[in-house]
Amino acid sequence: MDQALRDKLARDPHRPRYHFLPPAHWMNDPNGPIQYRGEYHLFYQHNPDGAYHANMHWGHAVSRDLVHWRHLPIALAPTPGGPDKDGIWSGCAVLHEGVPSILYTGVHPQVQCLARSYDDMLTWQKYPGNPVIAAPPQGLRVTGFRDPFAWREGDEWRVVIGSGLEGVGGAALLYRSRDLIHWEYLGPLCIGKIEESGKMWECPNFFPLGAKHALAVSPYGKVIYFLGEYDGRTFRPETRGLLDLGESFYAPNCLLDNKGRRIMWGWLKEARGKEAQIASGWSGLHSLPRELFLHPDGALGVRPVTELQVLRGTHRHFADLAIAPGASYLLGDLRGDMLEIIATIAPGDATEFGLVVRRAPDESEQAIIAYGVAERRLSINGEHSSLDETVTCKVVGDILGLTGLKELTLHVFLDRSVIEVYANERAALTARVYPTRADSLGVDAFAVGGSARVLSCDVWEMQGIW
Ligand code: DQQ
Repeated sequence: MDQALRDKLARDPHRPRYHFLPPAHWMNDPNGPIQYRGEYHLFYQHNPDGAYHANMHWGHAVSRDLVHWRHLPIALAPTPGGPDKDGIWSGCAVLHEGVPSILYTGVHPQVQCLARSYDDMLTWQKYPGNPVIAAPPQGLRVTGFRDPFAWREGDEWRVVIGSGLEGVGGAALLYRSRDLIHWEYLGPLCIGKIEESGKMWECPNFFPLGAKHALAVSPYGKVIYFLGEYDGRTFRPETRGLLDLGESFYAPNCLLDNKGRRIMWGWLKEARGKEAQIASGWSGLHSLPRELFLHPDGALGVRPVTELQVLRGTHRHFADLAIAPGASYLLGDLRGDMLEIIATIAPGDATEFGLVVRRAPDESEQAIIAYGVAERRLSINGEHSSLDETVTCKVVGDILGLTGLKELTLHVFLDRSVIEVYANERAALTARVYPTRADSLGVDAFAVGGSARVLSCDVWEMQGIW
């Protein structure tokens, strides 16, 4: 990377400092997260030529603690004339007989390919007989055929491939293999209905979670998870929800680590215009690593991994603050664009309450993290988050679905253009904001329609990871 680009990236006030992103240029889906020899490896969809989606490669990074990452050489690049000549699309990484192995989608057409590493993942050799799955199952009219996700079951490998049946709905197609080379189609693991979950399921993830199985799919919209029962051939969903209530988080991928945690990252899309992305020299990042678990009542749980606490710096604590409607400066002079905030708020008789972040002193810019009591809806109102007219400024959010809520704990991470919120360890909500003013840093609590109460609020300044 040349010095001019390096300087530009270092100066960019929107570029996050403690979320994972590539050294420069474009990134989308997380690919093939895997723990290997005690370290976490992350791969990602990457265009090394610029901040736009084209010419997909797999970027690669490694971490000891899930927090600090070291960039490694690009793992996979398209081979001219090969089945991946038009791009190395998403996939997974597994260890087969001790050999790190990647399954990915080559385009065009969409086919599944294998690459292996014999030097501890520094370089990758494509299987000369690629593709290992050359076409969708015969007789199926599919809307796509990509993004293999593999796991070990007994003495064989299973893989689901993201797909959809024309006129029916998104689908995850199930295969098995003993060697990652020869694959047998077993049938659809699960088929959705177009009107409920879209016509194409990108990036399926399928894994046991507590006593259930979970299937996560990316249907060109908010990422859906299903919890249900798996009989070894088919998955029967019983409940469903959203992995993130916002519109930034997409195409997640996950691993099971040696502490038994199911850890997931998603791609956080930009809300800036395409020209702004290209001009800035970077686009896209990953969410914080999120641990998924089941609550005792069977609901999906989501929380940031505890390792992130190493980034905590200066701490402030507030307790027992009444939030009267219209009051401001409840958290004093609290300011920042790299903060972790854990605020537990009792709704009282407020109809809506929450936190204001990235507020300019004259309120010309601000983003509002709000919970609407009657609608049970968690949202981030970014309509006034930027004076830059090329930025998409809107309200994002969805039903949180908590009944009889007595306290809401908002666990918020501000990292420059990212607002990432975890609510009662039951939902996540992410938004992108691009304030133009250097003083759009204020933080406050608010209530509407009645008074709420901040029971406690802990705030830390966060350090960067590079
Ligand atoms: N991104 C990849 C595809 C996947 C999509 C291409 C999801 O493999 O379906 O960059 O964002």
